[in-house]
Amino acid sequence: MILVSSRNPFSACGYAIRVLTVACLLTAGPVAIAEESPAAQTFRDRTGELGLELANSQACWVDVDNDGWADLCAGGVVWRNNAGKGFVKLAEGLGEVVAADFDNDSFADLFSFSSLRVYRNNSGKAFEPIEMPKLPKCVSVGACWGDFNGDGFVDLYVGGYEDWDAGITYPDLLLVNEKGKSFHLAWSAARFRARGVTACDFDQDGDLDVYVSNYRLQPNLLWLNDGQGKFKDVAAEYNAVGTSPGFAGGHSIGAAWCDFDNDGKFDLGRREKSQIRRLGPMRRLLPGVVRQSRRGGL
Ligand SMILES: [Ca+2]
Ligand SMILES: [Ca+2]
Ligand SMILES: [Ca+2]
Ligand SMILES: [Ca+2]
Repeated sequence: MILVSSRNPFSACGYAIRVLTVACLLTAGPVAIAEESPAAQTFRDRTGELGLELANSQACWVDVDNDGWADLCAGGVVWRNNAGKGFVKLAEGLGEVVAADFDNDSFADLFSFSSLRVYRNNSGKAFEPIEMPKLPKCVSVGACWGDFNGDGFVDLYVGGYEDWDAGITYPDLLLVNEKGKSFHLAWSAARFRARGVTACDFDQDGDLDVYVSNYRLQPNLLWLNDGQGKFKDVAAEYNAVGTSPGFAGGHSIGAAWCDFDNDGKFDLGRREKSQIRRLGPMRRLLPGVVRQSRRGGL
């Protein structure tokens, strides 16, 4: 799960790095960092010791009460960080979420892609669902925030997944923020089965673009934003489809943007789930690869 809520692409990445740093400090306990060898770094599991009860679920870090300590959203529970000494439950039953301040009141709100609901953060004390527009039926396992139309309010791109047994592909959704008061469905399309969604202004033209990692040997999408929140898929043009010879697409389960080589250009790391498939000759999908950007290309 990737949080991108800033119009400044570098601040979005910087925020992620800061959150990751805090996350390591919170969860790792004493970390032996050997100056001579990064391989000597160690981590200790302090989950129970810190009061956390975690299951296998998607999660995100965000400071929901603006006290300077990153809190944890995991398994439908918001865990408030008690100054790095432990965690207490602040809210539960929210589903799997991504966080951003949709009404610009300085408190990060939550979008649950498992329930397709936005929860308004009530001054860091509670979360209240807002009224959502009528949406097509959608099962989602990933979404991201981003101000896609540049009006100063973060919007939502929701990846649509599948019902495998019923053969259903659920639609991707674009929900546009109506000045922090509500959302409207601006676009939807059921083409592929999304597992991960992440936004970044990879071409550095001032608007956030979106990368959708699709499963089931389907091509990934790289949505180029025209600045007004209208997208064009340029994955093939930018060599970002994510596939292997003989297939239309890959088995992608997620991706992340970061400047891996410190050249000032965003790069894209994508994860593929490798497995053997009976599609003609037995083929093994390639493992995850990293493609490096040059002047906005991938
Ligand atoms: Ca906090
Ligand atoms: Ca807010
Ligand atoms: Ca917007
Ligand atoms: Ca852009």
